[in-house]
Amino acid sequence: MSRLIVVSNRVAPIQEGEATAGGLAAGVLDALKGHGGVWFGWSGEIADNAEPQPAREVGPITLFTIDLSRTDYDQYYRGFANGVLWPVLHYQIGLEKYDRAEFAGYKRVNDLFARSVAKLMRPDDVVWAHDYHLLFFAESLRNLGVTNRLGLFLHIPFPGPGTLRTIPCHAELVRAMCHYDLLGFQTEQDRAAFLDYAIRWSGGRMIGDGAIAAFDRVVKTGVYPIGVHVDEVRAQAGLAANRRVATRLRATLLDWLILSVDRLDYSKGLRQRFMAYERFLQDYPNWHNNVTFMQIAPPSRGDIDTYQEIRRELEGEAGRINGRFAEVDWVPLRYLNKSFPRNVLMPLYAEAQACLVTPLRDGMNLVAKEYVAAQNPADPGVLILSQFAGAANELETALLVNPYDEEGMAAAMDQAIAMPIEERQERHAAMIKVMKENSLERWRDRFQADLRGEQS
Ligand code: ADQ
Repeated sequence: MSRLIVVSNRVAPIQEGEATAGGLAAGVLDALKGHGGVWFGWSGEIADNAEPQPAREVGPITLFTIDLSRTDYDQYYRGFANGVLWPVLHYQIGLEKYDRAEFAGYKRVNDLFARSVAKLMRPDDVVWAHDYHLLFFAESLRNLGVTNRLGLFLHIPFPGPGTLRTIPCHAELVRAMCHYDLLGFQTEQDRAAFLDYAIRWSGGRMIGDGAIAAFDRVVKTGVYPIGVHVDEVRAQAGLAANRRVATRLRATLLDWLILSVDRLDYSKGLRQRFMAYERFLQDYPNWHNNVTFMQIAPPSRGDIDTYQEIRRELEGEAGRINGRFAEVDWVPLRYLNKSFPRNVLMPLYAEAQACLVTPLRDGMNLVAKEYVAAQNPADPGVLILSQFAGAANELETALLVNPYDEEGMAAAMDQAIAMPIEERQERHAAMIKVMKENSLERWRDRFQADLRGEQS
């Protein structure tokens, strides 16, 4: 089989073949573990002379990283990627901060990545790029004369043309994306939004089997919902050696635990969720003294203003809600601004009777799937899930809510805690069935088969 080269913004720290984080890192690692290959990306370091680092071998995987200069980091990463693409692709156009110099910096770093990767490439390698940081990467490689098969998987949503067109360089973005051979999306809605733009605004033409002809190229599009290793998550959740923290937590709880786990990001709907919990405490006083809501949210992208603001806001709200409802022996809301390793997190999921996953928009949301996978099927907890998370397309038997509807979310919390065991079992079994079908292995294999032009 031809060699796989994975390219992503960051190369996650991995030890002995295990990623320390979930999500993109787990998926990438899974794709590389089987037959080996190369993983290229930013080292996470900022340096004056942005030199490629020496290659590092971890099992069958060769890691190549590159440092970024301060200007590249500011313009590419903080600027265009996280100040324009992240908010707009999550439909938060009010937070978009467009700057032409930053857009130029974004393209410059895509060129830098392309020049570095082109040096490593062999004629029959296939390249799998990840996410919104690399929309121009294929065009940069094509400009260097690379004709290898190139694919991009977009982990976050793709909005409809009305929203995308708020980005002044929208036409260039879509043209650049068409230099890939394969574009993968999390949901049909994301793919349809891309095709809608490509047909109505770029003069593209559908030619069957999800492929489109545009800009003198043929691009295949596909839907590949990312998943989790269901059995592995359940095993991690139940392992006695992993359960120390979960056991200590349970000893401090009065009865019901509602859990949320997110990166601290405005797309995750944390402020709206805190408001909904306050509404729940107000409207359903019968649960007072019995229920605890625990929000785990470690800071992310902490050097970007919008992220500092949301952090300050949530700290204030947590204090206010507790000030309003707490008793000497009951703290209704626990807000933990820290991260936990996966082997601690999975047992915490298993400990919670309900999980609130209410992003305003999310490409998929793996916390939702991990929570369901971690449950004991004989006595499972209830997932309360935003209808705007990609995962809602598969997890139809979760309690689906609108994250802008505080009363609706409060009612769902009440319903979740009171739900009879038979109903919980039924809903959980249906979700496990879908998740086993759409596992992480299937995501990895289907994307790669399409990228290599094989039958999947
Ligand atoms: P993220 O926005 O990072 O990912 P998500 O899928 O929810 O969102 O989480 C990724 C991973 O991070 C999960 O495995 C989770 O366990 C871990 N994680 C999250 N919060 C954590 C915490 N507080 N402590 C420890 N671990 C935590 C992007 C897209 C998503 C998409 C993924 C994968 O935004 O929509 O599901 O990529 O494609």
